[in-house]
Amino acid sequence: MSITDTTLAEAEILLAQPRGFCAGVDRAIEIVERAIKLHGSPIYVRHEIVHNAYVVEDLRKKGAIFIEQLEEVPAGNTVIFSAHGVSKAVRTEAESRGLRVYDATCPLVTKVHIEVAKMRADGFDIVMIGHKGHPEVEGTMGQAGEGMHLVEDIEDVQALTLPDAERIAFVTQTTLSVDDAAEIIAALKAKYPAIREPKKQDICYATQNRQDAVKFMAPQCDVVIVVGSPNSSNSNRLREVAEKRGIPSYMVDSPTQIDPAWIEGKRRIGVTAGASAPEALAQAVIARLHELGVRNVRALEGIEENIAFPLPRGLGLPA
Ligand code: 0CN
Ligand code: SF4
Repeated sequence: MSITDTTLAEAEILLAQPRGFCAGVDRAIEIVERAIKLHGSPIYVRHEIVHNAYVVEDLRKKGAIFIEQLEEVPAGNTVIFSAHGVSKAVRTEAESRGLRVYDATCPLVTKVHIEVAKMRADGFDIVMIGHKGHPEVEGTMGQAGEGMHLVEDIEDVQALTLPDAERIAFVTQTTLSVDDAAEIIAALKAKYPAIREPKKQDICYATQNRQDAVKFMAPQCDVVIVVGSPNSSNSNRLREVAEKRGIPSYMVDSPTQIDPAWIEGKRRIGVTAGASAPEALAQAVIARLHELGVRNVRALEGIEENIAFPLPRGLGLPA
């Protein structure tokens, strides 16, 4: 046995709590599975139902077809909107084409859509804090025809010009870095003291809890592995949280992506998973770390989540 093997045998895996699926992701996947059972395949899904390659591939095998544009859905078919939500224009297009729609938009994203609609009706211009090009941002920005302004960072806040500083409000993407968002919000408030803020922050409970769990775990680790797909905003933020604390951290879509060099000589290996990453993948990562010689696993203390969202009308009966 080499010196490295001895070290790895003494090393341990720390598991973040909570990690993995949130209530919105659970619900979105359930909607696709139930729609396939009810109507048969294929069922069209606009955009990846959640940003996870494993989930998408699994549903593809079960009969889902993933598309980006509604025009790819043949007439008379069923389409499901992804957990990230859609603009009003997409909703109208689906209606005007007579498609059967199931909406898997997370209720916590819908909550932001409703805020936007109300504040626009009250004549407020709205600043959205979010990542350009992300489907949730496109959906939320698309809740109003005009009066929406996207900012990604403090420089964007500085460059903002708004018609009436007394009638503005802000909303955010649900999966931002809590700390980065706080800095951007502070800059907005400094520039526009009268800006109206959401009653309860738009960053969702799952994003907040998973970031808090990494903040607790990372200082106890020599390296952190986040299970998540590259296009998953919330998963990327988890990796950054660990990295910002000076801990080398990597995001993997599958255990095969783990480079044994990452854990060489490390005593404590933190593992977490984004809100769209299945527990099966986290377990596969643990199994791979075992194969590489790490013997011990310790689940950390953390918040227990007991949130579940109801299914849309028509899909709520027992499958
Ligand atoms: O990874 P996700 O599908 O989405 P983002 O983190 O990229 O927004 O996780 C589910 C979150 C939602 C909505
Ligand atoms: Fe909903 Fe948050 Fe999960 Fe997104 S990460 S689906 S907003 S609970």
